[in-house]
Amino acid sequence: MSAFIDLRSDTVTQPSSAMRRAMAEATVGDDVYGEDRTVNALQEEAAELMGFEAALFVPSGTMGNLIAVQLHAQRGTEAIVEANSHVYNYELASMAAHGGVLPRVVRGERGFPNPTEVELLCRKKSYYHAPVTLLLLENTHNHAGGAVLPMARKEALIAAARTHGVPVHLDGARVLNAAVALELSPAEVVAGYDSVGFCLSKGLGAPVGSLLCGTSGFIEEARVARKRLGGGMRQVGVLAAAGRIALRDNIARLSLDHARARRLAEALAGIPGLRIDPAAVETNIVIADVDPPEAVPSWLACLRAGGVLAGTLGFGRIRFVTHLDLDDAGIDRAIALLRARPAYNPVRSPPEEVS
Ligand code: TLP
Repeated sequence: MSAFIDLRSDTVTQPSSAMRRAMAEATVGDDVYGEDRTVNALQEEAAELMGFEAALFVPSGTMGNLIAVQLHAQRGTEAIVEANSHVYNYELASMAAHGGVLPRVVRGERGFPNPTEVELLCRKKSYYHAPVTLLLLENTHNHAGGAVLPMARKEALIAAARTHGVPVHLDGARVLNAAVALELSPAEVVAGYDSVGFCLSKGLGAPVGSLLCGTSGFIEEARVARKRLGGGMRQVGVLAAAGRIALRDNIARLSLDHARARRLAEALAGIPGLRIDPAAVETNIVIADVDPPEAVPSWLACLRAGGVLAGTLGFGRIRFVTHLDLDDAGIDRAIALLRARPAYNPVRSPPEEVS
């Protein structure tokens, strides 16, 4: 375990002892033959949780999104993505590189596209326009500070696409955070999408893996697409076992992460040189704007010197993510370091690294 209080991401957690025990004791088989009982159980549990017919265990959220693009969208067509979405900014242009799909970028409000704009883009049809064959949404929205997609907006967006026969995929890497924040069941939050991916390796604390959910036919095809991408795994029940513990133990407790994130945001709001609206922090991601933006490395260095790690997400922004390996004392320490930070000296600060 890192000696640092690590607020860079919720991906940094260590598997719990219950997870490690389950991994050691897992019944496994060759999952390419469909014979790993632990994987099969995880997939069934995930499908049931999300209210879908079937689910597929994939190595990463990135692979889940790519498979969804490959199955829903045809080469030489467009997929609507939000300007600050993960799929557009942090997945190495995979939809273009592997799917032959052009991202049609729209700017959202707190990460969520305008349904009227989506409807217009889906409607447009002429021989010189590549048609839109997919709408991709993200909930919670990472770059928008863990923003939760309001249910009415979700319904309007799905309806806008559906009217023109365009399927909708949800990058739900942190959709369980959204469900906890909305106090709704995960199935209610994801009802209506054609497919949904969610991650076990973020707030839920598992070491590896995501689930892609859809109809039985879609998941059958997804299994083939995963194999084509080199993602067919063998005795992967050792990982699925940790995922089952994550689903069993770590959903309801996400509200603790949200409360800690809100407390951190409230403290940041009172610190000169940082700008944040704590009321906008709905889940476990806290993003502060730094003034001046060039001072980000000096804020990060000051935290690091006191044993706290935070990250950046774009120019002039610091990101803190709460998770299950943190406690209140860790948050207090981060707050104390930020409050005590010496005045910014532009001459001595190194250039910013953007991650
Ligand atoms: N997000 C990571 C980084 O890549 C930024 C993080 O630390 O937040 N969708 C969303 C909304 C994500 O935030 C991420 C990872 C993914 C997809 C990709 O998941 P993985 O890392 O499993 O491929």
